[in-house]
Amino acid sequence: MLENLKKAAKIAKDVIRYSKSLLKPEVSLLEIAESIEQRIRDLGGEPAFPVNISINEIAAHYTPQPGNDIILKEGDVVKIDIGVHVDGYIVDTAYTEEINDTKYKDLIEASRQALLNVKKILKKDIELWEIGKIIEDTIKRYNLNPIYNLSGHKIDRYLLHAGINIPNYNNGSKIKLKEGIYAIEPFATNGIGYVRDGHGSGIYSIVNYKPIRDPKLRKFLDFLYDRYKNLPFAYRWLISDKNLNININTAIEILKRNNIIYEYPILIEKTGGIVSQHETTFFINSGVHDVIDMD
Ligand SMILES: [Co+2]
Repeated sequence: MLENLKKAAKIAKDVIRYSKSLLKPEVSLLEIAESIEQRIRDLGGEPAFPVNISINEIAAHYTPQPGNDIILKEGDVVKIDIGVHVDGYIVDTAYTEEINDTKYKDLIEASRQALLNVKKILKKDIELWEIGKIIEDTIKRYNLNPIYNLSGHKIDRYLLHAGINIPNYNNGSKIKLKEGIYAIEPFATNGIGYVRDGHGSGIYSIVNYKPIRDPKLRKFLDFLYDRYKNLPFAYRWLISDKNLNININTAIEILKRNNIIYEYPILIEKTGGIVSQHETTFFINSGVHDVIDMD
């Protein structure tokens, strides 16, 4: 198992470095997303989810739609959240950058420092509240808030959110971290510290893979499951696939309506606060390995 996780980590590290070279004013989000995803594939991995490029008060789950002409602007606070998998072994990692400005230096530093502080105390059998507390305390020291309704998560093979949530505040949970793979992702904001759901993101995942009668639709669903299992995929990826012999908009609508696939909403800070995020993936056995630091 560790071999494929290491491979995914190596790719993720390269892709993070590469992605930073793309973050300049006037560059389109679509170009950034497609370049990052292509690089992941070129290096022998697959995107574990569509690249999230979330700007300013958007905390997460934003990926550009086809034809989207949004560009980066000076002063934008940009979260790049990248997922790489190799044979289902997933690395989930994110960082924040401000485009040609330093106004939100502390905000960015707050989530980064929170993650570094977690790394210092992380160990097998640590209780969840302890992780949440150090994140919350670190961010509050900057007079900022963590985002209370976002969390890190356990990762299993082909499963990005495997049941256990890792809080960004002291939620009192005595659940202990067992051996496994965990993404920890502190979010900091100068807003109230909660996100609300915005409109649909064009990011989907299969939540209930069940047989359907319509043969064309069943073929489409089987194709999706074969390719992505329960991992998130982008509308953008589907409409660029010339081999799909189906009206994708209609098919997606029907699958959504039947609760077979789920569309993630864009997550926006409730009071319009600016948001920063840092994330890495830890492999915990008798020791703790930050896979992004691991070769
Ligand atoms: Co994550």
